[in-house]
Amino acid sequence: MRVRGDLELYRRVLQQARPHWLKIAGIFGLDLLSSPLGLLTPLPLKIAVDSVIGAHPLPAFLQMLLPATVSNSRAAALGIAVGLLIFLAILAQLQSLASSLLRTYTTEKLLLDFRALVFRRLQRMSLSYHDTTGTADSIYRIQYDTTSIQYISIDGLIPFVTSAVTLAAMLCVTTRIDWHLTLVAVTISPILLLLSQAYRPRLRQQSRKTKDLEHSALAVIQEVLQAFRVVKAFGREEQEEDRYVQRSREGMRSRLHLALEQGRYGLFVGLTTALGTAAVLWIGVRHVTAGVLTLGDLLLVMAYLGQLYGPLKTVGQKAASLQSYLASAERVFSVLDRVEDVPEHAGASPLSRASGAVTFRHVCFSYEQNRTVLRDISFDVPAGTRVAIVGRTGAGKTTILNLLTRFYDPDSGQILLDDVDLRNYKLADLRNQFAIVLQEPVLFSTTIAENIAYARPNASEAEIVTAAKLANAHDFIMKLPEGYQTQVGERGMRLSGGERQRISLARAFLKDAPILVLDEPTSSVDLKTESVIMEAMERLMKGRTAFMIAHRSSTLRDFDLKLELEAGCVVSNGTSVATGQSRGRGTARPVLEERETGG
Ligand code: DGT
Ligand code: MG
Repeated sequence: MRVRGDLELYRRVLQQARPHWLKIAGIFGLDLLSSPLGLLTPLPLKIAVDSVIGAHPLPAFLQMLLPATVSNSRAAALGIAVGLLIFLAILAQLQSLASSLLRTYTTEKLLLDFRALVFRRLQRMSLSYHDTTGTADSIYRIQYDTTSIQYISIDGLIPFVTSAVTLAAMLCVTTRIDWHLTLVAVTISPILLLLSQAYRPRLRQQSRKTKDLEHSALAVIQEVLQAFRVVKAFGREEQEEDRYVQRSREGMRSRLHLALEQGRYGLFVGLTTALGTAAVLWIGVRHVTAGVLTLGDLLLVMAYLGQLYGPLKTVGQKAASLQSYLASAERVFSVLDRVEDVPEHAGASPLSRASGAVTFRHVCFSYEQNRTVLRDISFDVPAGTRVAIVGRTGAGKTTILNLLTRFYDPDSGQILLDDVDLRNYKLADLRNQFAIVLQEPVLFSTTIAENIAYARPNASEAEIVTAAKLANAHDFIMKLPEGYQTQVGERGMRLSGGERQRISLARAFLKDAPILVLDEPTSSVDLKTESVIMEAMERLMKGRTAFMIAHRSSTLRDFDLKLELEAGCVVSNGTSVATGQSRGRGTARPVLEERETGG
């Protein structure tokens, strides 16, 4: 992960928060109000000490506001002190209520928008990104890392600015009372600054490490819940729990370490401010005894100092947690900045319905470096052809389909649909040309009807039923007590494998795409179900280009073209049934010479 400067991260977070600037300015304004309120808070005490208990006159601005008879009476001065105290308290409460409401609304809205953005981006990432990063990491980034925006743009920044304003205001006021004290009070600021500079890199580093450990614990949960049947079947619950606890413990240790660092930093900040306060007290008392300063003024300055160091301390502590949020922001932006590896060209052309002619030209591909999966694959499939793809496990059959649907792009060579490179079509339009039925059908935890309509969300009920009938699924669906409204459970687990497969076939019928992609759709069902599914599949393939991977020869009749793969090479390509003339490993042979060359 690239380490970024704090400033760049701030800039990007603020850019993200820009649509909400009005609300943020509102929070800001409300928080700024706390500064004059803070300045007024110690005033009643000063009046009580100096003008009620002592014999000093009321502060000048009160004398101006009030008639002379009132300002000269002690009882009235006490009344003013008490009244002022209550009035200020109410004002402060109202201010904090308004501020907290607006703050909650704004932060939640900000977070929602940011999460949606990251989610959209992650959905656009290619399969190879998700294969390498893992689901837990993505979940962590969307759910947890995005929260950093709240803290950085609002909870971190605003106190920073408001305390700076408070600081300036207090400096003005205290300087007028006793500039010696001000000087002492501000000398500690550079020390605080140095402290924060020294601790920043350490805190960031530790935060980063903690996050990595935490999402690795999340990964265990996710893996176990996804493969729950396997875990149970092998009785591995305890070991999985150990694995989870082990990783969480590492995360916990790392958090503790972080807390220790933060605590140590807080301790230094606290010590420094305590030194400042002590110095002011020392000098202040001597000034009071010398008669330069009234007792009330000293109390006022001491109260200001508490208010001044308060924000300074919070800013210091916030700077510590801020590092953790900056580490999060860094992780989020690294997703947002990632270059798409299956990009859509700016001038990509739309495609409404392809005729379905597919050509592979010298296609080479590898998922990882130095491990070639497909070598120099060339073949030509006219529109409406039925292609059977056969070959041993691991030969690269699924990979060919992954490239055809552009889940990945080839390392070299070209794949053409209707004589145009796949990369020149709009991605959504391209994917719309394929109906895909996989070996392990994927259903979502909703009703059967909605699962079928996944291919076309606005399909009518009649269309759904027709598709189910064509897929030989209607009969079994009607036997279920709730028919099409039956909930299939998570990943469709309440249905049998054959039933799930027929629903995914119905989906393919409903999609009515010109190209069919079938990856061993019948390998996990019995022969009887297979024949029911094959019958539906025959119907589905009519008038479309179809690619089907199959192992059983029973499913491989009636194909126009047979593509035999071995170790990533086409070894046979023709209309006859398996000739099996396998060549040596790695001998690439483009079987059909291209009719035209070039683009
Ligand atoms: P099958 O389904 O067992 O009959 O085998 P095929 O022919 O469908 O094999 P295929 O294309 O899934 O895999 C070809 C090779 O590529 C094999 O050595 C495993 C590797 N491979 C497949 N999928 C991935 C992937 O997502 N990531 C990586 N790194 N390698 C993969
Ligand atoms: Mg496969």
